[in-house]
Amino acid sequence: MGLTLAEKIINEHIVEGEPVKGSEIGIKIDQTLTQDATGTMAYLQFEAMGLERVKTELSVSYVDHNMLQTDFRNADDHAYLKSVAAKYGIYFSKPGNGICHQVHRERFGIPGKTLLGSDSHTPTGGGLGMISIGAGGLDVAVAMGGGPFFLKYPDIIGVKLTGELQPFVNAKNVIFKLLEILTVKGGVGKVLEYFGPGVKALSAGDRFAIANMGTEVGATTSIFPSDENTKRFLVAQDRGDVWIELSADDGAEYDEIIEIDLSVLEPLVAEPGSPDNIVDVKSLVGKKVAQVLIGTCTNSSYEDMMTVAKMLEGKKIHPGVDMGVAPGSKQVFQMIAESGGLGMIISSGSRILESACGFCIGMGQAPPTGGISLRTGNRNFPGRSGTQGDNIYLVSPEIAAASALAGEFVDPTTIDQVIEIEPPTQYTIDDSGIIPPIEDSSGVEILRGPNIKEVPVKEPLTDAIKSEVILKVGDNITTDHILPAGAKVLPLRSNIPAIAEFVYVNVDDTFASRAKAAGSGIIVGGTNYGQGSSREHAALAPMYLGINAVIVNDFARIHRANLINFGILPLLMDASDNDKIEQGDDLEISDILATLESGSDFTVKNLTKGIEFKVKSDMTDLEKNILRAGGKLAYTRSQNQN
Ligand code: MIC
Ligand code: SF4
Repeated sequence: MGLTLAEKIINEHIVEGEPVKGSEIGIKIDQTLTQDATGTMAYLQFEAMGLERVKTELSVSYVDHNMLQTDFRNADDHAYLKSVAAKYGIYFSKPGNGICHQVHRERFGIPGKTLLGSDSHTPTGGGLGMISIGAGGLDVAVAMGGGPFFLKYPDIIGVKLTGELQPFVNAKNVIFKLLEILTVKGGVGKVLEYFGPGVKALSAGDRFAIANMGTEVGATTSIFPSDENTKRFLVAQDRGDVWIELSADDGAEYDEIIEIDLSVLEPLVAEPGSPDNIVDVKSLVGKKVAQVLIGTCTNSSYEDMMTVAKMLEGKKIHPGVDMGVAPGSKQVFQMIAESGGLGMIISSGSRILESACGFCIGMGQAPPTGGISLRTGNRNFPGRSGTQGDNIYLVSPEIAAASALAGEFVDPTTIDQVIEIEPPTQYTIDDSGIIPPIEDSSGVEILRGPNIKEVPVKEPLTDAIKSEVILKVGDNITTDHILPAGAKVLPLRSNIPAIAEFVYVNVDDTFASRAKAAGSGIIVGGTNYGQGSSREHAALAPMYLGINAVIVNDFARIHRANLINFGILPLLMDASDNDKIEQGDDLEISDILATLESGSDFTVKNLTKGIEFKVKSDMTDLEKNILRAGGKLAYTRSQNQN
């Protein structure tokens, strides 16, 4: 039986466990990436491990999420990250150099390698034939220290592509189609592997957009073969030497196959609230638009920007539209300047934004009350834009540009224009925004501003929990619900006591005070709990507030791992038991240590209602050890001492 490409790379990297579906494996991590919003915690944790230098082949620290520097806090974070990079042998990508996933694929990604990143869209690297996975900062810190990354051996969904995309139908529509089929939870625990004759027709840039949004279906990662198009991209980045050809074996067996004919794909849109609210753009044509924002790690490549520029060339955006364009990296910015695209965008009346995450994570450009905002990003969770009750539609750059001109939704395939932007044969290479590691870092002092506080560590697991249900929520809760980002909260990413005040603030602003007053607590939720971002703060800050268990129907992968990493028990209840717990109930779980050890079900006693029921934990041996120690930091320290 032939192997899929994902299986081949995973198998080559296994250092613990066996390549058996569903069993726990540890894989060697070749490269890591962090970004500033998760990076400070990751590096504080790396420092706590007491190592002298990173042990990976390559580690990069990007600054792209919070660039506002409204006071000393953010500037201090940047200074801390820069000094840590110098101290521990890490590349530092300066603010302004671009969004981590865009820059990483341009300058560092290598086919066949593994990449672990403290950002959920790290799978973008799958566009280059990498196994690239998003994780919490602590997992990335461990990987930087040379430790394996643990995961369950995933099922591989083969996505067979045939045909060719029609003009003005962006590659993003492939993943929109998959979101329609799989929803935001259909990919949990799985890898999406693209194959078939249609792959050839997709440029490296197309593949990045698709792999990027595999995160939105909950997939562990996405991967494309490394072929002639991959080579062309790497050669054009002056990195042809790292190219190798990679594909699945003939006769590779996928656990499931989904077939998509690229030639019949129509431009799709994700309506407000969730990336899987997919509709055909045709159903929206004529609807008024207030804001159009183009950029983010999904759609901010040179090709995307030039397509937009050509669509805007010689025209003016509609007076009713506020438009902004954020090129994904300094390289993209420079190249659209050199080729005249930037001038076309400026003259159309659009604002030019920094090469950063910016509006995607609510750092500016919040839309007006009731106004429809079209964005080329990957997430439209409620309120993420900074405006409560927002109306964010996720679209392709083509829909965005056409609609900006008209002031209303337009189906770009109806436009009478031919635009063909070929991927460049030579990108402009200028790595001055990247500070490489130095050999002798003995004289480097780590700069720690006053807002940078130590990482709190939990006590070892106790044998009984008796706590109140502080909050009961429904299905598909995102980490943006649990701990929002945005201009007010992001400056606190290095300060857990301060950021803890914002836990669930937009869902119930009494959460933090009630949890603190109770001294301990439990959260109850539904299905796909914790989807979205990799931010470990969504586990760390609740832990700081005394949350010791989360009981839900099922979890999103990264958030579950983060809960365990910070010593919070992730428990699974049957949906039929959901009505056995209400907010405010007092629950008791006893015999925790013995139950964890035996792997049997825990008994939850609802003391308020006088009933009891069973919950599962579904924990691997390693996860049990981490929980017993009170979290991964304590566990890793104890391992290093042995
Ligand atoms: C996001 O898109 O939500 C983020 C911001 O990039 C996060 C990371 C974070 O919360 O810092 C992610 O996707 O992991
Ligand atoms: Fe940045 Fe948005 Fe991409 Fe997250 S999804 S890395 S916030 S651009």
